[in-house]
Amino acid sequence: MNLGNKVVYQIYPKSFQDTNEDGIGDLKGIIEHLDYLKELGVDYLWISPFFVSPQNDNGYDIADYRDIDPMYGTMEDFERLVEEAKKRNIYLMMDMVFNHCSTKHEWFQKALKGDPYYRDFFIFRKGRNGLPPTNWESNFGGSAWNYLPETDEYYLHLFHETQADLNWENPEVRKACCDIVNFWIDKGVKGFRFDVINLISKECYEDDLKGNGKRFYTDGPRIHEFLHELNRETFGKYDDIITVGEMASTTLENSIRYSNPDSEELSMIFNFHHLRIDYPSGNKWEVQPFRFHDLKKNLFMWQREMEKGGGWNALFWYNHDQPRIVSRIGDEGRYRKESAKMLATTMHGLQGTPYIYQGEEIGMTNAHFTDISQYRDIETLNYYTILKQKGKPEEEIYESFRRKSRDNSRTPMQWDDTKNAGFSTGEPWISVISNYKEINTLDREEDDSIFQYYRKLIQLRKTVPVIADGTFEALLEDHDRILAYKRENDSQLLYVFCNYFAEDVDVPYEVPEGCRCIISNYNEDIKPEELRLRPYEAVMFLKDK
Ligand code: ISL
Ligand code: CA
Repeated sequence: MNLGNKVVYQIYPKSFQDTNEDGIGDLKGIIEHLDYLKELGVDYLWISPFFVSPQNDNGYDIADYRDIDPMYGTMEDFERLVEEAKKRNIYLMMDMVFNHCSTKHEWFQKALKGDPYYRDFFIFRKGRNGLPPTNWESNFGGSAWNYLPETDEYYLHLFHETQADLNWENPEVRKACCDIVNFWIDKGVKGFRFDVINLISKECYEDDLKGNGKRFYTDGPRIHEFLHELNRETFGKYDDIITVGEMASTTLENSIRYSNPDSEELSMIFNFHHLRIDYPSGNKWEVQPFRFHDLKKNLFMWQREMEKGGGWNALFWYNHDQPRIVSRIGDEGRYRKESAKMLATTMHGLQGTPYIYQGEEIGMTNAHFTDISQYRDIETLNYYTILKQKGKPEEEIYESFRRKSRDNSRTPMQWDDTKNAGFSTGEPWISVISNYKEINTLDREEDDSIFQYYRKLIQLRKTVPVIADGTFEALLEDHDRILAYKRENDSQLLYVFCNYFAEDVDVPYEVPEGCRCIISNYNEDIKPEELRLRPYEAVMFLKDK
């Protein structure tokens, strides 16, 4: 399959479209907007989990992998969604959360009751003199071990305490996960996103004297073996299924192996190194300015090295865990449209498969919440307590959340200028951003809308071969304001120039003769000679060889 001309759209179902006034998005709501997605031109819909779940982590805590949460609809709704999407040449990508399951899952419930078969599905350990088995920390703050007084032992949870880690060393766990993937393949699903999948191989349980435990389980000892087995037993038997692994804190070397077709593991991977640009220390709550050079360095390094090693990148600016990119490194005020389009240009010209997160195509911004009562995310709420205990002033905590909280990208999709942005006629589970009267999909037919710009970028990927299959070369690597690169194949050359700042800048690069502009966020009659970019201006030039 040609991964280079496919585009994926991520839906966070809770916030996409509500159809029954309960203030929560649902599967019927996705069906209602399939024509919108068709118009945009995307090929796959990655939908965040809508399985049965107590919703402590908005569905990333799954209690039944084979059924739809009633809050989102029924299996019939799901089957209709698959069918209706297919009529529009759109296919579904399911979100498989296999590092952990909800403590409400029957596996965990049976384990708690002492059933030895299911106890071996999880990681139970004795403590050490009243302390947890290791000093590992949960990704949401606090210890990664939860104490069970009934049996005087702890179970591991790398995320929330209601998300118990599965024991992948147990072949029965691996088989159970394969069965689930096959169950959804039989229902017509054509893609899978595997949640924090590089954390599943854990062999050694020791104190981490240098850190929080991550180094013991990130890209763990048997990870490639497990992914290869998953591939062989499930999606690898088909040639029309795409897969993407979410790889937390992974290395280049491992990413190449995960996504090189020869290893028969996954089609591509998400890495997050290019998003560490405003918290170099690794502490995401620290408020720091964005470092342009770090962004270029990371994006370029992954482009170059994945190409060299035969790996494949999933291209993305954010997802449901990250702030909105136009607020993070663009300009959500005066240059919102220009910067949103410029950022899109950077990503959609690169080598890989682009992912668009709902609302990105209309330039949605961060939430701008002013009170803790507006936040819903478990990570944000946990850290509110932790940071307060550490004595961090309230104002600083709020400032940090306004920039980094995962809820920034989880507010309802802004469809129109009616009540609740057209998301719901009930009370939304999380507040709609007050800017919905200006930022919504109503302007999408207009030539200069962000929506039309994304639509055009997607069309270019499908019609200009060098975008899909060209090699990558960085240009002007040391430049302080411009991000630029070149793509090349046997018959074409593509040049991309993006100004990341609000001032005009000359481009110290001689674009070869015969290049023509194929897209720009200002006007398209730009000439490549003596190029000067206006605030947040972006341009792509194409040349036939
Ligand atoms: O947002 C983060 C914490 O600051 C990330 O580290 C995030 O937790 C990480 O990328 C893993 O994310 C995935 O697994 C989590 C779930 O909460 C996220 O929504 C999901 O995308 C646990 O399942
Ligand atoms: Ca609903």
